[in-house]
Amino acid sequence: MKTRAMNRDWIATAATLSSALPYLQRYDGAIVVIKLGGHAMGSDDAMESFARDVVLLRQVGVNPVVVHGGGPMINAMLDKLQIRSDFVGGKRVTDAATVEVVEMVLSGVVNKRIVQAINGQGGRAVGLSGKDANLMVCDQADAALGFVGTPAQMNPRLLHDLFTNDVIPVIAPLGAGRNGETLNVNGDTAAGAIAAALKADRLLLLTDVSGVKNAAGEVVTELKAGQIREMTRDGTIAGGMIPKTETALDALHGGVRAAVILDGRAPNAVLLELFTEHGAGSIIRP
Ligand code: X2W
Repeated sequence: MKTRAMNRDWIATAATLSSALPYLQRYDGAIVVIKLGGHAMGSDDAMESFARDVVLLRQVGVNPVVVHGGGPMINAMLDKLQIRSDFVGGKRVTDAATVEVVEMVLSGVVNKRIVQAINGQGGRAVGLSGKDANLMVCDQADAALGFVGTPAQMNPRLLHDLFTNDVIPVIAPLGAGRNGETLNVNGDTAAGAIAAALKADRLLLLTDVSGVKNAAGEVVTELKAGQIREMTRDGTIAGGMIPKTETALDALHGGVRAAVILDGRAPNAVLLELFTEHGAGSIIRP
């Protein structure tokens, strides 16, 4: 005979679901762009957990878009091929041989790993890059960087069509050049441009740090764009955080409602941010 002994975990699960209701209502139909950086992509278990969160978002009526990086994976392949690679101002100097490797690794390996992980959790993910349907047409960023692009003209219609059809777009940060060339775009830059083109409700930048820290080294949970500018001027925000906060400010300027910098390695980081009072990381508003 089956009995119904009340388990504390089940009671907690039901309470958690119930407390999420106002957040589920708030984000119904919202567009949430999630940047998954190469450093935030961990083990298969971590990827499975990320994919599960993305599928849950879609299930509750959010339109998630995943834009990924893969810098460490590109480095590993360039090493194997004994192609040397340098970064200038956070961007990879990309010659003709390098851009081929970048596209193979990002569109071929990293993109498909994420697509498969999402589909493994019951989602319907489709892998794209900025070249598909001319989603992200780019200008060359700087002749000295070679085949590196700056997003110049965004065509997000395809993404809206995919939302309508319950499909989760997973986008590799490569751009279509004006003359048929392939351009390598920094993953954060691509995510910001895509979020702005969609006027997204949220841009979540999943990284390997817990958020924007103040001078005392504590994560600040809520910031205004003006405070970010101030903290950058006085050197509190420095190094690898600068491209993240710049992306956030550009996205806000482009019409994104808020950007969040958070640690993608934390369990259920995306759900914690969107569906709890507590949130995660640092939220930046205009
Ligand atoms: C990056 C694209 C990948 C990326 C690169 O070649 O590494 C440029 O630097 P993460 O993992 O997000 O750093 N492109 C122009 O941004 O990956």
